[in-house]
This record gives sequence, C-alpha cells and structure tokens, in this order.
Amino acid sequence: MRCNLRDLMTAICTICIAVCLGVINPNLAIASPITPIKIASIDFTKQQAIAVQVSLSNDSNELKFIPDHFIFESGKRYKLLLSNPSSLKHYFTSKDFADAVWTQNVVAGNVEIKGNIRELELRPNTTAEWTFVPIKSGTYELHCAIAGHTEAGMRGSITIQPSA
Ligand SMILES: [Cu+2]
Repeated sequence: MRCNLRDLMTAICTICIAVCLGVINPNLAIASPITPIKIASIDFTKQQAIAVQVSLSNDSNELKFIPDHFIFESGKRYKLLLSNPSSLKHYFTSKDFADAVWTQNVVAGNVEIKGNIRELELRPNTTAEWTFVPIKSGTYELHCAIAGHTEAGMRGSITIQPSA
C-alpha cells in the first residue's frame, strides 16, 4: 500500500473534522459521569409570613400612617396587617411599591382576593391583610389618596432592600 504525504494529511484532516463535529470525543476514555448540579429552590408561597402592622390614622383621626416607614427584604413573604381605627376612610396607596412585589392575596372580611392589586381603601373601623413577596429593591412613596390627606401628613415611604 502506498502512503504519501497527501494521504496522511487527508487522514489527519478527517480525524480533526470528526472531533470538531463531535463524532469522536477525544475525552471519551477519561470522561467521568456527569454530576447533577443541585440548585436550591424556594417556594415563596410556603415561607412563614412575617407579620407587619400598619394603622391608617387612629381613633383621634390624626392624618398619618403609623408607622410611616417600612423596610422589607426582597424574597421574603410578608403579611401586612392594615387597620383603620378612625371615623374616616383612608387609602394605602403606593403604586410603585405594588409593582415591585408579587401579591399572593388580600384578605378583607370573608373575601380573599388573589392577584395583583394597586391600592387599598379601608373604610372606618375595617381591617385587611395583604400578603406579598417583595421582588424589586428601591424606595417607594406611600400616601393616602383622599383629597387633602397627603398634604396633611398622611404619607410615608416603603423601602425594599435586596435580600441579605
Ligand atoms: Cu386618608
């Protein structure tokens, strides 16, 4: 059998192309079994909810949120317990905050509302529970949307911090 340089180069090129196309795995002989990577997963809906209280005004009808500043951590589940002990209706309005959380539900009376919400209106002597998981960090303004209430002091802020 004749073996010249051209045949040799052709044979080498054929092997190179085969390797490149994955037909021949050069590591085949020393390949070790693939170890699956375990990725930690969290079901946010099943985390213990952290209860946080907020009062919209008080029984003296002072126009303020109590407290008026909140700090939440992204990725944790919170239950915001809202109450309005005053004789006026008030809003918990923070649309940018509402866009920065995933809302699991709002429970008011015997009704549970699932899905996104934008703001809550609480009539006199009512309560509501808003369960959510913050997802986007930032500081968001909070106010009561009733005319004149923001100007009278019914405002605050909500900060979402990245998870530690
Ligand atoms: Cu108000």
